[in-house]
Amino acid sequence: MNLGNKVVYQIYPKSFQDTNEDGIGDLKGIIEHLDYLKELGVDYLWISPFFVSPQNDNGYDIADYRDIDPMYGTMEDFERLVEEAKKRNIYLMMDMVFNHCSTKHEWFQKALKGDPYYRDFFIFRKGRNGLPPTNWESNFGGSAWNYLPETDEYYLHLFHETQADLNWENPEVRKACCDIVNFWIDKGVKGFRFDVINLISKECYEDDLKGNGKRFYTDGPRIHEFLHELNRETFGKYDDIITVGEMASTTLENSIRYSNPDSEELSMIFNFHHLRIDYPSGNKWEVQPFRFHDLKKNLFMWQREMEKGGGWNALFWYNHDQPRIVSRIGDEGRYRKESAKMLATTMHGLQGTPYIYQGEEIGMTNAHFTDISQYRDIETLNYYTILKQKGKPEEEIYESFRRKSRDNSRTPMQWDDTKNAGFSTGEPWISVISNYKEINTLDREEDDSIFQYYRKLIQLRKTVPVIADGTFEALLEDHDRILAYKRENDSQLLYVFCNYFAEDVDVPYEVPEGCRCIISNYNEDIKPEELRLRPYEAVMFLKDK
Ligand code: TEU
Ligand code: CA
Repeated sequence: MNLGNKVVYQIYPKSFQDTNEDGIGDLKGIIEHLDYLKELGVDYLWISPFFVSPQNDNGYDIADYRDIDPMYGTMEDFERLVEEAKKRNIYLMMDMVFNHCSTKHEWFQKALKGDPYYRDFFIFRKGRNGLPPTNWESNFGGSAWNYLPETDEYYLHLFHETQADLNWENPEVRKACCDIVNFWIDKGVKGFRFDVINLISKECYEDDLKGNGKRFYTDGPRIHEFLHELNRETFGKYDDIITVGEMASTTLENSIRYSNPDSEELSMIFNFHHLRIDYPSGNKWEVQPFRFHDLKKNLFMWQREMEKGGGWNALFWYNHDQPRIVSRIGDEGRYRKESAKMLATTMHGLQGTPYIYQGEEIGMTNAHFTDISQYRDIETLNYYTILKQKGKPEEEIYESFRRKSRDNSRTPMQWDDTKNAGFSTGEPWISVISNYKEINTLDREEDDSIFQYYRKLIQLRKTVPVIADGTFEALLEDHDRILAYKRENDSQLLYVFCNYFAEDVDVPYEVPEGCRCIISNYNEDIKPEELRLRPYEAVMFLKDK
């Protein structure tokens, strides 16, 4: 399957469209907007989990992998969604959270009652002199171990304490996960996103004397064996199913192996190195200015090395865990449209499969919440407690959250300028951003709208072969204002130039004779001679050889 001309749209179902006035998005709401998604031109919908869940982590804490949580609707709603999407040549990509499950899952409940079969589904360990088994930390702060006084033992949770890690060393766990994937394949699902899947192979459980334990469970010793087995027992049997692994803190070498077709593991991977652009220390809450050279270095290194190694990139600026990119490194104010389109041009010209997060296609911004009561994300709320205990001034905490809280991308989709941006006639589970009257989908028919620009970029990926299958070469790598690169195949040359700043800049590069502008975010036919880019200007030139 040609992964280079496919585009995936990510839906965070809780915030997409509510149809029964409970303030929570639902499956019927997604069905209502399938024509909108068809107009945009996407091929797959990656929908974040809508399985039965106590919602401690908005559905990434799953209590039944085979059933729809009533707050999202019914299995019939799901089946209708699959059917209606397929009528529009759109296919579903489900989110499989296999590193952990909810402590409300019957597996864990049975383990708590001492059932030996299900106890081996999880990682239970005795403590040491009143301390947890290791010094590992949870991604959401605090210890990665939760104490059970009734049995004087701990269980591992790399995320929230209500998300108990599954024991992938146990073949019964691996089989149970394969059965779940096959259940959804039988229901017509044509894509799978695997949540933090590179954390499932855990080796020795001992103190990490150099850090928080990540090195003991990231890209672990049996990870490729487990992924190959999952491939072989489920989606690998089909030639029309795409898969993507969310690879937290992974390496280039592993990423090539995860996504090289010869490995028979996954179709592609999300890596996050290009987003290490404003927290060099690794502490995401640290407020640092955008580092343009870090962006270029990481983005280009992964393009070059993945191409060299036969790997495949999932191309994205953000998802439901990241702040919105137009706020993070674009310009939310005067140049919001130009910078949103410029950032889209960068990503949609690269080698890989692009992902668009709901609202990105209309230039939605961060939430700009002003009080902790507005936040809903378990990670943010945990760190509020931790940072307060560390004595961090309230204003500094709020500044970190305004920039980095995961809730920035989880506010309701802004459909129109009516109450709650058309998302719900009930009370939304999380506040709608106050700029919804200016930023919504109503202008999508206008030729210079961000929506139309994304639609054109998607069309170009499907009609200009070099975007889907061309090689990658970085240009002007040392330039401190311009991100530029070239794509090439036997018959075409593509040149992409993006100005990441608000000042005019000359482009010290001459494209060959015969190049023509195929898209520009200033909506003009740009001549390549003596190119001078205006604030946040982006342009693509194409030459047919
Ligand atoms: O995210 C894992 C992950 O890497 C992020 O949570 C990241 O650690 C954090 O956002 C950095 O600030 C996946 C899901 O995408 C996320 O929504 C879940 O909360 C998490 O796993 C647990 O399932
Ligand atoms: Ca609802």
